[in-house]
Amino acid sequence: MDYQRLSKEMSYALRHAPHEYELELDEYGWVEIEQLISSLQEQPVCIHISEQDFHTVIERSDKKRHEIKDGKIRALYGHSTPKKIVKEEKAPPDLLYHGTPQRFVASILANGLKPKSRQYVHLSEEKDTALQVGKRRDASPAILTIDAKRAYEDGVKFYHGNEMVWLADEIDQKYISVTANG
Ligand code: HQG
Repeated sequence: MDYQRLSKEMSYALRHAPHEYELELDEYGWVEIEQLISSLQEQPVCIHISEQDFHTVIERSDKKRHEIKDGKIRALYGHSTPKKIVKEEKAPPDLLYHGTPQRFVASILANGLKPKSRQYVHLSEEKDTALQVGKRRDASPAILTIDAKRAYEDGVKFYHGNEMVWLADEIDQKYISVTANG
């Protein structure tokens, strides 16, 4: 079994295109595991999958992208479906980080961080994670530091993605500074 490939299929179905798989996410992003299995089984890579394969994907992954509970499975972050998934509000750490290509920095400092094609802005608890996120699109990305404490005190909402990923609706530029990338 190609678990990396299966992980990508799971993320595509659960974050971006549930309708393509005839899946309906509930308001928190959950679907029945059985439903996901039967829709994914139409893909060649997934013909023989079982629930155990989802557990294996989660255990082997470098990032906690998916969660299984009570016979259901969901993506923890990254959604781009039209109906916004409800996330748990939580007090953030004092500082959060966001890695982005250098070419986006001027626009972000002028307009703030926007969710773009996703439902939420994605922020990292650790600078090194932000660096890895930025490196997806720029070999030497910018690292932005978010004054999450001040934003939170001002009423900006933050939400829990997983242990490393925080979410926000958007972040005004006044809370953002450029950090030397490490
Ligand atoms: C940028 C991956 C110009 C933003 C990662 C980012 C993450 C702006 C891009 C997760 C902007 C959106 C999400 C503005 C934001 N002007 N550019 N005003 N506001 N941007 O992929 O955070 O491996 O939607 O800086 O690790 O890069 O898939 O967000 O560069 O955790 O599990 O617009 O996806 O996780 O890009 O990545 P994305 P992201 P997985």
